[in-house]
Amino acid sequence: MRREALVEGWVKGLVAPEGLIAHGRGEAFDYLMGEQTIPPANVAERAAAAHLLAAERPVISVNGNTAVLASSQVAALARLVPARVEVNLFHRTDERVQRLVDFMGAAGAESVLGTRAEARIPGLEQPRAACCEDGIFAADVVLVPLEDGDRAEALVAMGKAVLAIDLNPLSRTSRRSTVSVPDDVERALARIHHHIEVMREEGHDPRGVIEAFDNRANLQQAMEHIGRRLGEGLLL
Ligand code: PTJ
Repeated sequence: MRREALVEGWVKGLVAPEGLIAHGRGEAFDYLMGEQTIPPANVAERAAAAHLLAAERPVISVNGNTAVLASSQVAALARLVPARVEVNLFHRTDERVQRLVDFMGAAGAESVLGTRAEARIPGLEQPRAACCEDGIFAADVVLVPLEDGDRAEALVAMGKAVLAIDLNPLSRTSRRSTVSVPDDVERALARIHHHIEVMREEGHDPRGVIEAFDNRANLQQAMEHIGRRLGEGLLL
């Protein structure tokens, strides 16, 4: 169903052709993890929730794959935090940005940014540098599902906390981001949502969770989890 949704999204001009290839890469890691949220992913999801709770100007970046796979989860998380939603594309065309802004609006996201991308992310070539002044450019915390490595690095270099969702724990995005969630985008957004609700209810200080999180060590745990599953014939 998810593959069909992506292909249909491509037919409708929402998903980039490269997005179909990216999905296959993600699926391969998802199989290795047992198509479930593994413990290190949950730790990262809690750390991402803490960053969003502590943020002053949080933004959720949305691309074609994220919109088609998880539009309602993005809209719900944006309302809960609250955070701005910006359609920000790696393979950017104005037509696709407009379609995705409309698509996210129909899914319940409010005041979606993306069409007027007047600011630039330093260190990147156009059109990959384009972003919104009120959105990603001014954000202190950016949640970037399925991001490219160069852009994740450029956002970190701007001093932002970059929260990546990427099923591949080995990708440059995962290794360079502040918090990397090695989980499927739909599950990850729902779990981050859940952690925010719990931390708010329990009056948890997000700063302690942020300081206790070690991204490298956590990715190492994710790789070890995959290694154990392989070693035990994927029976875990
Ligand atoms: O819509 P656009 O133009 O912004 O383009 C979006 C893609 C995804 C094509 C673009 O950002 C891209 O090329 O990304 P990469 O560099 O291929 O990285 C995508 C990463 O997301 C890969 O490491 C995949 O393993 C991972 N991934 C794929 N599907 C999922 C995923 N991670 C989480 N959940 C998924 N469902």
